[in-house]
Amino acid sequence: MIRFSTAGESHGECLIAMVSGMPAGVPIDELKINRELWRRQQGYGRGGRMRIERDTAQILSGVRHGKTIGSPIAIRIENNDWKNWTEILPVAEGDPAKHKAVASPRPGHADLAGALKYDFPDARYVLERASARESTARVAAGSIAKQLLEALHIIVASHVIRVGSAELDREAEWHEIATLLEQDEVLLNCVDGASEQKMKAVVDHALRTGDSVGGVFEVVAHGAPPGLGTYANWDERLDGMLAAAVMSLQAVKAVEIGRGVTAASAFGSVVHDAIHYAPEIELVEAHHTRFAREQNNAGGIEGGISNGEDIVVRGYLKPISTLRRPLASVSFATREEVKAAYERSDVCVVPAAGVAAEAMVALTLVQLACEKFGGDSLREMVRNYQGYCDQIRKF
Ligand code: EPS
Repeated sequence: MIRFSTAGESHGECLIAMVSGMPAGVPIDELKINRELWRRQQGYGRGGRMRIERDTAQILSGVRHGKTIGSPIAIRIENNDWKNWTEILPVAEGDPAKHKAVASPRPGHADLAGALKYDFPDARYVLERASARESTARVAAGSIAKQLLEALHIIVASHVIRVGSAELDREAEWHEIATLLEQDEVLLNCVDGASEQKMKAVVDHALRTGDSVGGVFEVVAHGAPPGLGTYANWDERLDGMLAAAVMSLQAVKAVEIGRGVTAASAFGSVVHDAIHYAPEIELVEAHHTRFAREQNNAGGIEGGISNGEDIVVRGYLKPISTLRRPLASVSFATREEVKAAYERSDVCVVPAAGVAAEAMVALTLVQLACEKFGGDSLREMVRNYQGYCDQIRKF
């Protein structure tokens, strides 16, 4: 059983990712983890913190001689900013005069609810853990998952389809989305240059006006076989699991599978993806069958089970809640009305959130792939996977 968790404060010593349950024998390349970490740090609209950090993974356990060994994998990512926070956020009590309170809660952030819940006098500790910096550790864990999926020829990528009111106004092809994984300069991770410029203009407006802006990313998992997840139990449905995984990311406020949102206002005859049988079709990829579709409004999932088409998950991000032009709030200390606290912040993080969502999708697919194809080693798992692919081809 795959389990993963993270630890670490935004301005603490480091972040930690723990992944257990991975089969032995999966080739793991630290450079691939670092590439994913780099991708998460990119995007137009990022704040000053990203100039301080150059996220680098250090694997501490569970990988030896370049492969997983079936033991828990621990990964450490240092916070470069820690050197500026050693006296502000020490593990020991330290000097209270040097601590730095988050004196008034930011509307939209976890500050007030967190302070009430944990009985904190201000929101410092809330900010430290609720911060999207935590998604760094998820991306490191997700890269381990992606490296297992590679062995099954499943690739997970993302692109941005909306920033504020600026939208990608055409369908994106899989090969265009996959190409974005290779880019060395990321603006807004959009497949279309003209749409990307419109998105950039929206970020510029938010920058100029001390505001922030959200948007929509789309994650596509290509190459997944039919049969991951099940309708048999509510908590084993792939769509439900993906929705929970992606919704758990900071600032994500809605999740859509395929064309779930527009489907609600259309007729069934146009929404559902007609099925054809093509005996003459060449089966290019291992998981292909001769059942074919011309469209994929279902986003690759029917009845909570993957159906062999691309799995498509969209995440809707609210605007970042730290505003340079803050909203009204209340002082924790005096209860007087003041402006919400402002600490250096990002203005737009939709591309970064897409990369973090790739990690969550990859971890979910790995969990279900390990359940379905089992095995303590990659060799055993791939053998089971190939046997299953042969079976569905002959169906
Ligand atoms: C965040 C505030 C900013 C962001 C941070 C999320 O950090 P800082 O307060 O250090 O400037 O940069 O995101 C990251 C550090 C990251 O790696 O994504 C917040 O309060 O949520």
